Amino acid sequence: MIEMLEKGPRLAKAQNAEVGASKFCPGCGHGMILKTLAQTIDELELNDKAIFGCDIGCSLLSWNYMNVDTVQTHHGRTTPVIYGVTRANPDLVGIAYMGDGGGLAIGSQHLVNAAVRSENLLIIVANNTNYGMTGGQMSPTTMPGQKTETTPYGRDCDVTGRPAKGAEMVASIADPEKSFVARASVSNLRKLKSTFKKALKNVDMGGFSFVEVLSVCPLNWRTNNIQTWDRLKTMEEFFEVKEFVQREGLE
Ligand SMILES: Cc1ncc(C[n+]2csc(CCOP(=O)(O)OP(=O)(O)O)c2C)c(N)n1
Ligand code: SF4
Repeated sequence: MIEMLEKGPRLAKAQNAEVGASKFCPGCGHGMILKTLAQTIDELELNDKAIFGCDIGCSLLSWNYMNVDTVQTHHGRTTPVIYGVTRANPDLVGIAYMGDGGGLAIGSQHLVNAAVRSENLLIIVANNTNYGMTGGQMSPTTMPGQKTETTPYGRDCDVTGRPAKGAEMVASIADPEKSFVARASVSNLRKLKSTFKKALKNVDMGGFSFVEVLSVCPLNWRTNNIQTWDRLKTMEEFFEVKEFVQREGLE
């Protein structure tokens, strides 16, 4: 046991062993998503081809998390920055990582343009139903009735509109012959890994991939462990977890 503690946790090669403990709050979903992504990069042996972009929001705390070339940009611009890189270097496998605010609010036009043009990258949106980094305000995906800093009585859809369903929106505009579009959840990391595998293989084949991951933000939700996982279950009832678009030949 002591030997294990001295050795520290087993990290994927695609994780940066130099940085010590991650900067995410205890129990945050970002760490689970990124660790799974790093394991997938290892398993597909994409370590020398992957380029990782993180956005503003808590996703930016991953700027030194991955042991692959990384760039950080602001407000959903991670998407055009990464497909700019892959347009210039088609052999690279581009990954743009962001929150639901970055992906579906301020960066939504980039998401739409990337999807309709089948840009060659994987976009990952970590959906924790709030603006995490800035203190838990309502985001496009805040659920009906959900209390946030800016909806203290619960989200009223008559006033704010309905929550954005990113995966369904992207699926409706993506080219089925070139795309992979799915929603996964941190409640099942094995399934998340197989989803990331298909998404990254599709990018390596020159296609466009989008994966929305239902995530948790215990800090701003003000939830203990049990409440956090109960809330995630409620999210899974509202946001369907499935593969929406899968190009032929992708396994
Ligand atoms: C134009 C502008 N609006 C708002 C902000 C503040 N801001 C920075 S990060 C952020 C929230 C990001 O939330 P999300 O993308 O959902 O990611 P999370 O932190 O939840 O992972 C906001 C509102 C800003 N910096 N500039
Ligand atoms: S505020 Fe929420 S999303 Fe941000 S690191 Fe903490 S738990 Fe994670």
